[in-house]
Amino acid sequence: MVMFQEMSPRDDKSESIKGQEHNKGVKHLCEMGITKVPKKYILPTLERPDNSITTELHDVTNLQLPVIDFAELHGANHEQVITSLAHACQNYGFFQVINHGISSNVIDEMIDVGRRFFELPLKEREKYMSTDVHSLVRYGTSFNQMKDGVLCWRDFLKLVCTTEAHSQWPSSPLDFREMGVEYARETKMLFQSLMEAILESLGLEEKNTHNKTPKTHQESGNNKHSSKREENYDNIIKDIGDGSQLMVVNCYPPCPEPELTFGMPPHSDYGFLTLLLQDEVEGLQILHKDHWVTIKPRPQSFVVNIGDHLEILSNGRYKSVMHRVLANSKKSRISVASLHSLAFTAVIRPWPMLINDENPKRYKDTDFADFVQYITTCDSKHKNFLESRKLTHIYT
Ligand SMILES: O=C(O)CCC(=O)C(=O)O
Repeated sequence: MVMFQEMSPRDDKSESIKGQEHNKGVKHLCEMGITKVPKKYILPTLERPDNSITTELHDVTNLQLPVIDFAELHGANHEQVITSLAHACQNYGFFQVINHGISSNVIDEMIDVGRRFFELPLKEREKYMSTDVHSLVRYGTSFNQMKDGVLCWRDFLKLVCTTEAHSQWPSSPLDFREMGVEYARETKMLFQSLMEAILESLGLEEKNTHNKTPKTHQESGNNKHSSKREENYDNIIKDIGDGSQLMVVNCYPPCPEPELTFGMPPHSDYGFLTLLLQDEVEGLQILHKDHWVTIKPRPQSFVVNIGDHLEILSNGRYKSVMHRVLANSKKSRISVASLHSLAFTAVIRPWPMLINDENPKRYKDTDFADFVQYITTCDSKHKNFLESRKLTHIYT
């Protein structure tokens, strides 16, 4: 049964907010001067941040994410860093990267220009408003505003990162494109280096370069394409370089009643890796050992998480972990997520070398079309595309 909190009359502007106003985003609602969360954002009691999953208090609030020192990856401690990376991907699905080589200027300016975009008047921001998931630029609100039963307290600007898309990125603030393009270029290079290290940590590099004949493996599930191209290490490195990148600038304005809603509900990420930059305001939580744990912002570092595609590629060895964002009543928060995968037309499937009798194929082959189909038809509470790709007979 869905339970809504009994409320005293919500006696301010929030009562008179109409659908069109929600669609303009939460920044706009704040600018209208609301002092209570409109009904459309109020979660059923059991799904609110304080009530979900964690019932006992447990000392996980101080959890430190594994830290990967990127400079060390290319130094004498290479082997050790690869081992730490494997441990992080297997046990946390998340890690932090420091000494990554992206300058503090590029980082600070990306956060700054993202913030300035959301400070523009609505008439400027709404030029980019679209509900078409194929748009090269898309300003929107909530998680999936057309489908979400309950909206969440986030506005976003999604940017497809290709040369042809750049000319459609916002021309205001004046430095937005220049900063965004530079940031996208540098995060793409960091992603590629991290993926090389991750493939090495899975033991794929040498084996596949020299042994192009895969071991026998169980073919099961929805094997819609039979190309052997991705079985070759050199090819996957090239495909990763030619892959897709989507940048999402998130804005979480102060929320008058943060205990009633989320900045972003629990979800896992599409793609191989997400490189997340957060400003100094807390909000991100990850699900670790059945508890929601806050990831404290660490200046000049990236929070990196495994996405659904890497869990599939690794045939379940590495974990795409659920995460969420809490709203807060005091400070506006900005984050920039850079999501990377293969090309939108590519098929993602478990790497054949990681399939054997002890670890049979665990996921169906999948592609971007499956994902679009999922997000446009599904109002899943936990936004978990990966669940829909599991070959369930493995677990029965
Ligand atoms: O804003 C954050 O900290 C997380 C954003 C996120 O989870 C996403 O963009 O998928």
